[in-house]
Amino acid sequence: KEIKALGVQNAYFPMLIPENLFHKEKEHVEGFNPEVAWVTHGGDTLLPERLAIRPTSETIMYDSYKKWIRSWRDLPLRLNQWCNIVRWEFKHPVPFLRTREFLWQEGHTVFATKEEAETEVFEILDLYARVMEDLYAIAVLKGVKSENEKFAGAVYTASIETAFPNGKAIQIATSHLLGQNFSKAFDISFLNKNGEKDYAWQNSWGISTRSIGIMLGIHGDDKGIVMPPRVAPIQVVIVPIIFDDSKDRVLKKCEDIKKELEKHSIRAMIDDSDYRPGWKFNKWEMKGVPLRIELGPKDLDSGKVKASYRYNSEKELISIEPHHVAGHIVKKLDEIQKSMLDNSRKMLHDSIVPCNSIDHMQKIIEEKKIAYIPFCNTPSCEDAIKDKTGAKSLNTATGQKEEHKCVNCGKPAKLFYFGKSY
Ligand code: 86X
Repeated sequence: KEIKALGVQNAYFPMLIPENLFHKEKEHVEGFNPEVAWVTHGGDTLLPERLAIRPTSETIMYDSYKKWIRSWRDLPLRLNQWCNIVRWEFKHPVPFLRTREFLWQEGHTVFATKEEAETEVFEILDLYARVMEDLYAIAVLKGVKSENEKFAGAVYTASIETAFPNGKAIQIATSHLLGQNFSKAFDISFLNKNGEKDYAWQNSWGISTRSIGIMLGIHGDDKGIVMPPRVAPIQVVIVPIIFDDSKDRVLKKCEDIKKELEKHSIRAMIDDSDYRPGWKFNKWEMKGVPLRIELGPKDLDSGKVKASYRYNSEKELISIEPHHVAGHIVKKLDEIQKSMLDNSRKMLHDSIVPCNSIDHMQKIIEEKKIAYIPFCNTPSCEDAIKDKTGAKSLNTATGQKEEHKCVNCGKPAKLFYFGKSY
């Protein structure tokens, strides 16, 4: 919704990309070569040209962009595609976090000026941060990546990152200022208002199903998934406690409560399957349903129902009138959403330790924390720091002055987050 509100249109490009398109911008593709999966045959027939299964869609999209863009009137061009991606990873696969096939959206935009492009880079980054914080209840570090860690095809790469309870850092999403790197390689040029030829300014940005894995890893516990209410497919499960002689009355009350919840746009279900209540409790806990209501004949008599909260295992009795139950739950789901984000903020904040020397940093990284260090952003320094500590940079918050001294070389530096990562 927010991407569309920025004026970006959805589009779809082919999944199979002819090899020749990969040779137009060799620099960035080079390092990725081992990750490309190729289609070589149709049945038993060798193809005249190999087709890559898209590892990202710059090449196929920009091949069209160069034909579509002629004049300043054709700009900006802002497209987004939701698709699957294949990358032949060699590190061990981790469900959601590193898989050979994943789903993402990739935005690819073209502007007449650098300023417009640069504004968009950070608008998109803010949207990604909001997806994580407002929907998944996960705190993030927002910033710009180091020279070493940026996308090779970009002028710079902005990112959001976070850390797991085990101290491992992970990149969630990126937003790149591509500058004129691709427009020069793919000849995406236009006649400006003065009738002169200019190369266009481009961005690309993406967030993937990895974000789901991060939500599972950060909020989950030994009992299974813990869903933040705003992304939970089922927000409330009602478990009736069924005996033959009170079944109808109990189910009727459950229905009344469910209807009232739905009036408040709450996604509720009644689990009236034939399993025992205890089995159902475990099942829905494993699946991470934020809130459970149990309702049996005794509750009809006492006028109270028991509500259980998945994220902190707390329970409470609430008055049984459906409108009261619904009103209470609306507030409660909101509270859960906020508390889960607060917990994530606290965890992330507690895991970050400012360091002013390599020795201190070494110790902090060994303790599975994120080090916040002055770093000069030269590739050789990052290599040296990585050698000594095993950690790489995550990103650096924008708006800093170079008012520190690099922990490795002593030259002017900004503060960067460093950590061991997935
Ligand atoms: C970099 C850059 C960019 C659009 C994003 O980060 C967001 C959405 N694309 C992706 N990248 C590659 O360009 C790449 C290329 C090849 Cl050929 C490959 F095999 C793997 C890649 N991985 C990442």
